[in-house]
Amino acid sequence: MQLDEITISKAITESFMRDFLEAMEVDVAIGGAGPAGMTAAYYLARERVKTVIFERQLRVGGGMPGGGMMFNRIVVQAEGKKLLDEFNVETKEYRNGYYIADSLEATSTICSQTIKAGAKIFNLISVEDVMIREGDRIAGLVLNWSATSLAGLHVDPLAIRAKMVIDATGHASEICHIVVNKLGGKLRTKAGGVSGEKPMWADRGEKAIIDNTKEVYPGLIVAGMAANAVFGAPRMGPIFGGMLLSGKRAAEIAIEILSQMKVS
Ligand code: 48F
Repeated sequence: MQLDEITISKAITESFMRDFLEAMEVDVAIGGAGPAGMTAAYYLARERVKTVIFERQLRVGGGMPGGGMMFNRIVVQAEGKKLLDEFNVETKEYRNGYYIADSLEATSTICSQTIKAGAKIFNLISVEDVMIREGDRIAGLVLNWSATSLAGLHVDPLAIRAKMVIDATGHASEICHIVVNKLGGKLRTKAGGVSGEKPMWADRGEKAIIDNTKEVYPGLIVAGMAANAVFGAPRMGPIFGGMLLSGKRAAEIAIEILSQMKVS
């Protein structure tokens, strides 16, 4: 067979565009392909919920591949280990109740399982705004190539429609910030805004994150480190069980809300 560059180019373009067009009307759109966003997408896709993630960076994984201070290992507790077992990521017990995993294996395996479960991940695309409808309900995401903002180019974005959005953008909680700035601070937090994360306290942070994973605005669920940042809970450093469990919880909440939407 003689290789033809144009056939290769058409294969990439047609295949990408087919998926991108499919992604324009979804059940759940997620900002951020860190551990929380990918875990949420995995559990949604497994239940046949049409799910897409948009990730700003070239690579997926957010803070996971970097481990702790670039030592590429992560720690999980027993509850988190159960999820790593489910993804088929190897863990070794370090001391009673502390399990260690290779952060690159964890990132690549979770990503692979998420895509194989049926979720789509688009990298190099940033969420730069939200779309709203009646009652200021979040109705989709406004997207642009990450390269446009890096280059400072003035290029208008495109939009996708989603029944639910998950903010899994990590410490920055970018989608929640957009909602506060543009819609006037009506998140379901004490003061209505993004409270801001507290200094490191692994035990407290890991316990708080599940409760903080919730619908924080009509149509918008917050997950992962963004949940603790929005509700003013501590950061927890390179222990990742909470991120995985928060992703799973966000998927459960989204499924519950989607089923209520079907009934009404
Ligand atoms: O930061 P990130 O890994 O968030 P997470 O899933 O996990 C947090 C941990 O990594 C760590 C921690 C552990 O205890 O505290 O920090 O909550 O992943 C967030 C992803 O979102 C992307 C960002 O590039 C990263 O990969 N992201 C951020 N803003 C945007 C975005 C945006 N506006 N559009 C698209 N992607």
